[in-house]
Amino acid sequence: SRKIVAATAQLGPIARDESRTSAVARMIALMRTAHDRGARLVVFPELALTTFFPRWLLEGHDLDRFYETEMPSPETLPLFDAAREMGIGFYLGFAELLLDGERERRFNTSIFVTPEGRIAGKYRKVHLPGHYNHEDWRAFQHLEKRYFEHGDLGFPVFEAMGGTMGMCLCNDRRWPETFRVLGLRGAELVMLGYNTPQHYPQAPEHDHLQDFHNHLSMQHGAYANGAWVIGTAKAGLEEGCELIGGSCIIAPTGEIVARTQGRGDEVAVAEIDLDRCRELRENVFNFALHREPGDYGPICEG
Ligand code: CDT
Repeated sequence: SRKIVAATAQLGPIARDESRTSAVARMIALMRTAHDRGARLVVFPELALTTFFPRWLLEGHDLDRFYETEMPSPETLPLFDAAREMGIGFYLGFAELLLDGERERRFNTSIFVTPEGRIAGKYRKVHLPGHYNHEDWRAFQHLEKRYFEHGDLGFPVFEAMGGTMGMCLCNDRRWPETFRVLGLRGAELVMLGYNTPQHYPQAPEHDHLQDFHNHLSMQHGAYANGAWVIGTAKAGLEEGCELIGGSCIIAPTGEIVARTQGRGDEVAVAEIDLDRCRELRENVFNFALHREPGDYGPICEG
């Protein structure tokens, strides 16, 4: 069997002026807790190094300071060093700013770093929620469409730690297509981070359903593709905006096998056996035997 003790490493709120150094120190502390509980793989949230800055209309330095121009950077290197020292592989979400010739490019990005310290996988968020312009009526903005380009890498999988791994970010988890593309590529573990406000401005009557929809999406993604899923929140009251928690590890059966209890910095750990993906992939979701792509045409029409 291919067993890995894995952890979801939930972060509580990160203040607007909190330094990378502080956020990284919190992440290293979570990693040590996970390590003490036997973990070899840790999943951090989306945009884990900073506050969720798309909630404000920003420009110039006020915006740029939330992006990473190198990875690792002097501030994030201690996380890489600590992980290598502990023999832990980790998923990290961050805002990426790169110069392509004269052109600036900005992505909502995640990477997977192996226990040896190698960046084995990179993903740039495909489903960017929210809006482009400041909207006065909102209690807070969600300007991901303004601050990030559509990810240009698709949904790649990569080999690491003895398994086939895939990644996505937050809103991607609500789309079955995300998990299905990763599933078709053989993903056995899908890692994702999220920042999800409790309040959904367009339909506040759904506020009480945010935790339900979070787990519904991830549990379905796991089950319908016979993959493990680890979803990690940035949670709690961050700069006046309440973010859901519910970080969890989900088996290929769709069952939650470990989850955080609160909305602060917290780790939940479980042993994941990648060979269990076969329970689904060789039976009800044996794609080669039962899938009927000839009838799925509209899914791929624009
Ligand atoms: N970060 C992110 O993608 N959050 C969205 C919030 C709801 S859409 C405005 C999510 O899907 O959880």
